[in-house]
Amino acid sequence: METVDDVLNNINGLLSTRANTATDELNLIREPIIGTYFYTQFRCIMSLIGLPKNAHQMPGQHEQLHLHSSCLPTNLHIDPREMKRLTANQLSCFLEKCETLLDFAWEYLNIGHWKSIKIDYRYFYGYICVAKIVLKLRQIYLLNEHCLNESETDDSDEDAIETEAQVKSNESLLPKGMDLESLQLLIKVADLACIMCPPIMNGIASEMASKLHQLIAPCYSLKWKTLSDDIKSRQRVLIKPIDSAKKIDSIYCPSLETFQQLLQLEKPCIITGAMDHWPAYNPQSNHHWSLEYILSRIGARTVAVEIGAKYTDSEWSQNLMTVDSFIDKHWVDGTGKGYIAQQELFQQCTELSHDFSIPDYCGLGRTIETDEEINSLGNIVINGWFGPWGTVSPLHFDPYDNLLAQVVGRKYIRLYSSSTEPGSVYPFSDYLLSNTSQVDVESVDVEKFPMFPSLPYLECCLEQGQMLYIPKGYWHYVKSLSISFSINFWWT
Ligand SMILES: O=C(O)CCC(=O)C(=O)O
Repeated sequence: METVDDVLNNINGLLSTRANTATDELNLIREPIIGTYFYTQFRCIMSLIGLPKNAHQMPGQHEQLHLHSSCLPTNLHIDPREMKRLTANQLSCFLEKCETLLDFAWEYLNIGHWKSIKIDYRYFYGYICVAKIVLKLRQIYLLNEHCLNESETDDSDEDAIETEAQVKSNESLLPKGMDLESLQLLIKVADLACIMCPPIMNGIASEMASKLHQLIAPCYSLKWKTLSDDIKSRQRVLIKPIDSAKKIDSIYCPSLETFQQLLQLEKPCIITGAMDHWPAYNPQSNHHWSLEYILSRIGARTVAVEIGAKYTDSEWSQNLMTVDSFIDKHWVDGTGKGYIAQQELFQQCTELSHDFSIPDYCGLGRTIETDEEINSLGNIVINGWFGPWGTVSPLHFDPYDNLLAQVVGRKYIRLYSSSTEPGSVYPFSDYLLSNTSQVDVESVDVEKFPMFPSLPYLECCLEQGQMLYIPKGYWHYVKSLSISFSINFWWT
């Protein structure tokens, strides 16, 4: 089993190999925006964790910093190599500094519209999160070492040397000295860095979260074995059976040439057999996306969850919560009112992205006449959609071609052509919702929306293992009929 030292070395290894990538990012954080007082403390803490590597990136005065804090040694000279020499108490003082800096940044991250927030605060926040994790692990390591030393001098009463943390943790499952609560907290810190900040140092925060999560995975698999079979197997029935005249055609693993024709014709189609090789879908694989597997990978990860029956409802909101509390709070009563929807989940939880691959079809443009029209795989947006039975994505369209892959569970999907007269779909007038219809597809208010019922449409039940090609601009309504995990690939 990994020790705290192993984890710390691992993370320090990541930090030192990526230190060069920090240089430009740290330069984006401008002293006049942050203010000299907090900026100085920030550079001091960066220096403590060995960032940045190039001396010229940090003005000398900051390296020789004297931190003005009653709890710090007054003449503490910060040197990147110093961290190993700090005592647990000194680390506590630096951790307190981190808290203050995080609070300071948090205020700015939560004022006004997200797009208007200065990038300085976002990077500032992300780097402090990284530092906090490293310092905290070092502190845990020191406390642990201290306990071990004490036990060597006095082994008469083993119980007495147990720290509170050791008592709380399940020692057979976690590294010595670590408890579940501290690990969950550190994972949350890394996730907040992922959510609030661009992916600093090539996504180091996400890698830190996933390394820390590996340590608690055994606790999570155990916890979720108890999720009742009733909940796992609950299904929604279709309001009415699929009309065979409106059923979307299926095709088994079309060639690229055949798919190109579908693109050109803008013809929706269900593709079968194209994800049989994905570990996420293959029940024989140990990366198969069972609920236990997902929870052991990302149960303690903090993600954005949509709360409300659908995003067009007035009481709809978004909350940050861990995946396991999302299930605890929003699945057990089976209302389908929580949804991890349209999340760039795989950028944050990169370990899941190894369980599937981007379909080659997304490499095709609508024509193959010029090089510019052939899409490069770099332009693909991948979103995760994870939720219980009954989640609804109201009728809307997106400006991308889309392959919606159903990895777990099933969904009812209805499509209206992109050539549908927009007025007869009754989009919202608000600019932000102008791609979304006001109509409740499964219970149309005919008086308010008289033209809607006569519109032609296509429909299907997208089953596990199938992908649906939704042409750009097609209106689509999606409702989950069971616990469901889908991935969509958008490309232009
Ligand atoms: O699966 C869903 O709930 C919605 C998917 C969607 O809107 C999309 O793939 O564009």
